[in-house]
Amino acid sequence: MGSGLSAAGPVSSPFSPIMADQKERTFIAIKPDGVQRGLIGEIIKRFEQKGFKLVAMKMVHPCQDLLQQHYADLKEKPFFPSLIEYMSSGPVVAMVWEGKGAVKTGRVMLGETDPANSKPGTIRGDFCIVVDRNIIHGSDSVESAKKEISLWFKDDELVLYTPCAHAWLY
Ligand code: DAT
Ligand code: MG
Repeated sequence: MGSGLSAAGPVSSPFSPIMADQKERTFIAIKPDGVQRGLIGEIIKRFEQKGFKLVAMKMVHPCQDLLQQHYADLKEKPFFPSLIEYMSSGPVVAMVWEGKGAVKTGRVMLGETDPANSKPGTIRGDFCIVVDRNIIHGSDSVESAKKEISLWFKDDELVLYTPCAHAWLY
């Protein structure tokens, strides 16, 4: 009790602190320019390679109403109208990735908001140049991830990973 461990290894109860830690989720969206430039596979590859689990994914052409809610905290910014126009200019790939530290590590993988400040090796550092075409969105906190996931996805669009009786062998 309490340690989250048993003689057989980690306790697999969904309420175990160890499990809860590994279930952190972040909302990642490949923006219209990322989609148009053919970067979907590259971006998904990075999150998969890192070890995060893909919990939900869909391609969607977002309406302005959805985007205004998504970026509500930026509505006073001078660039808000052009941000909404850009984000609604074509389909985006909306995803939920899960794993320990998914929000913070996801942001590190993205790089800085302005690609000019993003290090090589990050997604924005490797694939874009200007802040208003920075190809990818990632939640900035666990709390905003929860809001964004519920804005973009219905509960039944999120996959529940249950222990699998048969491991896949290749
Ligand atoms: P982030 O996407 O890194 O979380 P943010 O939430 O501050 O950054 O801004 C949302 C998006 O708005 C950002 O990805 C690109 C755009 N943006 C931010 N600052 C901008 C600026 N100074 N000029 C134009 N677009 C900007
Ligand atoms: Mg943000």
